[in-house]
Amino acid sequence: MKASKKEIYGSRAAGPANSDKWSDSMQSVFELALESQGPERTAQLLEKLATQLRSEPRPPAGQNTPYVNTIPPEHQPDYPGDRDIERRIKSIIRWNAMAMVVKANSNTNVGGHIASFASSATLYEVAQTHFFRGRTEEFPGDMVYFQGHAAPGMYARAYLEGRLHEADLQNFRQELAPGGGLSSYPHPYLMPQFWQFPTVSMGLGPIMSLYQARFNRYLHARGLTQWKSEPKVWAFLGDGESDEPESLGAITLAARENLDNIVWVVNCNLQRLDGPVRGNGKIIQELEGLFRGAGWNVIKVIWGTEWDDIIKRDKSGLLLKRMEECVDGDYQKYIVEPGSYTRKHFFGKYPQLLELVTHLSDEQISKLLRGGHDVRKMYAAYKAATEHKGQPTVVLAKTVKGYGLGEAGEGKNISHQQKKMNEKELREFRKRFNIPISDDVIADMPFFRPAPDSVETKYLLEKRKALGGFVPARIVKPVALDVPKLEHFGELVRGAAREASTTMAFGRLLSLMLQHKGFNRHLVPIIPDEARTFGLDPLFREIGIYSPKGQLYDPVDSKSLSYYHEAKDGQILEEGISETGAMSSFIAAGTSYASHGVPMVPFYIYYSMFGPQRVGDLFWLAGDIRAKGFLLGATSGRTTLNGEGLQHQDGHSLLHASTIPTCLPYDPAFGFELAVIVTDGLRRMYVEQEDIFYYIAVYNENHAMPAMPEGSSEGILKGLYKFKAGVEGGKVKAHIFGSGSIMQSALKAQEILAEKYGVSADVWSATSYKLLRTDAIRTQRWNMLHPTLPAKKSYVETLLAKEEGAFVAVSDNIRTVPDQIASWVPGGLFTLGTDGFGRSDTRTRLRRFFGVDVETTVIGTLYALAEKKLIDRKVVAQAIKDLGVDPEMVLPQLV
Ligand SMILES: Cc1ncc(C[n+]2csc(CCOP(=O)(O)OP(=O)(O)O)c2C)c(N)n1
Ligand SMILES: [Mg+2]
Repeated sequence: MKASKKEIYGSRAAGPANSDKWSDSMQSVFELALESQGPERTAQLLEKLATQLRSEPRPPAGQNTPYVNTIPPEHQPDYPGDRDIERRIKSIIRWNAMAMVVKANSNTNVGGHIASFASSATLYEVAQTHFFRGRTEEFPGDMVYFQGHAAPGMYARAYLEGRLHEADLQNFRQELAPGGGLSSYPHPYLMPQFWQFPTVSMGLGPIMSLYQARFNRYLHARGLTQWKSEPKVWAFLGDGESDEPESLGAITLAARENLDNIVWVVNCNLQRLDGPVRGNGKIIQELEGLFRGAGWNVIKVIWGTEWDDIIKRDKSGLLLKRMEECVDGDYQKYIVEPGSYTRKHFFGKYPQLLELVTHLSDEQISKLLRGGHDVRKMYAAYKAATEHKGQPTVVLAKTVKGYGLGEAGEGKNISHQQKKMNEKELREFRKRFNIPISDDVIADMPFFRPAPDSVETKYLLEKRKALGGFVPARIVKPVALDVPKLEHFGELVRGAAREASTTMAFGRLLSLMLQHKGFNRHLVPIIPDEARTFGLDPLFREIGIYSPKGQLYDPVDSKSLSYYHEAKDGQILEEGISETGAMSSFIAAGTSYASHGVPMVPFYIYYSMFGPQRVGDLFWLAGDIRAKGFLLGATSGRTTLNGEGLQHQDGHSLLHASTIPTCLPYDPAFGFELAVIVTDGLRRMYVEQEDIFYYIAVYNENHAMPAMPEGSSEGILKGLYKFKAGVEGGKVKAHIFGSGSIMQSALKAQEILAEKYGVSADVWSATSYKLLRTDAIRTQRWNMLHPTLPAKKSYVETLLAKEEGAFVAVSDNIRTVPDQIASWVPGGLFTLGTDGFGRSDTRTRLRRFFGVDVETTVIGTLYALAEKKLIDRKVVAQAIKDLGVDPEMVLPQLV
């Protein structure tokens, strides 16, 4: 018979008076269960009870465990290293990392950070000595995302490893000094043999690491990589960094896909730039709750070894209570105040607690370590993390910001910004870490490197050798792919009988690439829940959507031709509604040539409005990390995507994309242009090994898809070519540059100008204003610096040198896009564009509203001619009347 609740719980009225008895008996049942059933089973039992409790009116609070180390001392493994040597190595690294920053700032203002690495030195050193596995022939290497502001520590270690030299350290943050210098933060673009992953824009490292771990699984599931053991992805992040939505926004992905190939280490030094991260709370507990709720394995490392005994001796439970009731603001204070303060305010709050520390002097109390500074605790955490199965792991390590800086900034609110130290502070630092540097030279802050045959150097090198090699290291062995040539896309080159959009042309292009044997395996189509919008849903069935679980259900549309097909070896990355995630996948795939030695070709297609505008920082990072691949900004154009209105209509992504140094932005008007651009991109990136990527605007308006004009490929690639010459024998000459779907306005305007106004207008296809501009500014700079030599001419100047008349540009983008080349167009460029917020309406009305329709293009061309006195102004006025354009039409509101 089932016992009633009352029988089980007794009367609730029993209340607090009985609570100790209750607590004691529950404790003994718990201990009994632990002893007889073991921790796993006991946890299951407790979870079951907690589930029952949740149905009660007041459920248990949160997902937290007590504010102590997750791994109890009795489960702690022996430390496998020589702690003395390791401490000496770490101290020297600390010194060099600090000296590098202080030295650079003694005669420049280049900045740098000391406090971040000072707090995380142990987190890195334990991993460097015992965990990070380097790249070998059979193993791609663990992939480590180092916290950006801790970069000096990584350089300081590489110096001891003999990978960097004194001159490098000397030029920290002075990359343009003769001989070069070290980049401020992890930038593969600037140090391509050293750094793998850029991290310094807070939040991007964490989210990319998740998608990297997932991409590793994807690659393996598709049989594209064979490794002996799986690489681990390690991400080191700051506790303040966890404020960024990108940091925590995708953590459920890792749990959902059982990514036990990832370890996150959050350096909980309790401070960010300005002050405490959670002065009134506890960041470690907050993060624990979040990560546990998301399904992660959480390992807290809060207290160092000296605390073990103190905690053990507390039978009252008051110590734990005290630890839990203190907020991070208090914990920060215990660092800056003397030990007497901690004795009085922390232990002294409950007089019984004072007894626990009577054997310790104030000095000793002040030196009680936090877990993140204790190699034994960190080793235990990393060991458990790397051995844990079925879940991702996060290690929450409590540390002290600016550890060891003393008066110069240990635990202080200013410590993040600290980059200078006076001689007294330097001496203190030297003493604390026992650095063999003499008084007479200390003011010069010399770097210190133990001799190659010293115990320290040998130990450090042996450890790294045993782990496979140095980390970080970016090693690229070029592998050329057998990429399709233009002939492969014959149907696009020949043109189509039926009208189509460039998005449809892209769909065909992708299908044709998927038929190209050998190469096709390297394609990675990425879509954030928009495949149907772009007509790409037939791919679901053809190549499958990647899912580590396969498909555990019979999809509702299983009988249809393009059913929603998930598969363990699926090729599509269907990211759901996360452009940040999709960009992270793009980056993981686009850098696979470096991180795995397996070149992959991502095609990420999405609503263009949610590209650089939404996740521009990741676009920027794609350049830094040397990603390759194609970004397809679909439903592009302020008026081409007509009904969706203000938040969807994109007329400026091409400008955003133009700001990224390694990005080639293209705005093709026809399928054959797309084919030429993609084919050349494949060649440049995957045969010639250029570290570049492409942004291509594609539109959803159907129109004629003509055949490729003879000899146009050079112009398509360089950014401008004459697509259709104007009629012979016109009275005056004009030139219209069209792009994307708005090329149609240009072509129709050409007809009207010839028929009604006697203007012979050549129509040019402007495929990339940025590329034209880059070529022009490069030429201009050369001319400026070689003033006495014959001037060179840019491509656009050469191309247009012999052309006469007026030049007009029209596109579905803001005017600044074509204006990029205005200075190099003979006689200037008159630009029509779609500046201003979008509206929902028909294309016809929108194009009139912004002034990029056929009629306005005709008027614009006539006006440009009149401005040059090539026609009478009355002709323009007449055209305005003839074409029914309201002369009082106002520019969409701009400020
Ligand atoms: C996206 C972004 N916003 C702001 C900054 C400026 N910034 C650099 S470090 C820092 C504080 C970092 O604190 P935390 O993550 O706790 O790292 P710690 O140095 O304490 O280890 C801030 C705000 C940045 N680098 N990136
Ligand atoms: Mg911090």
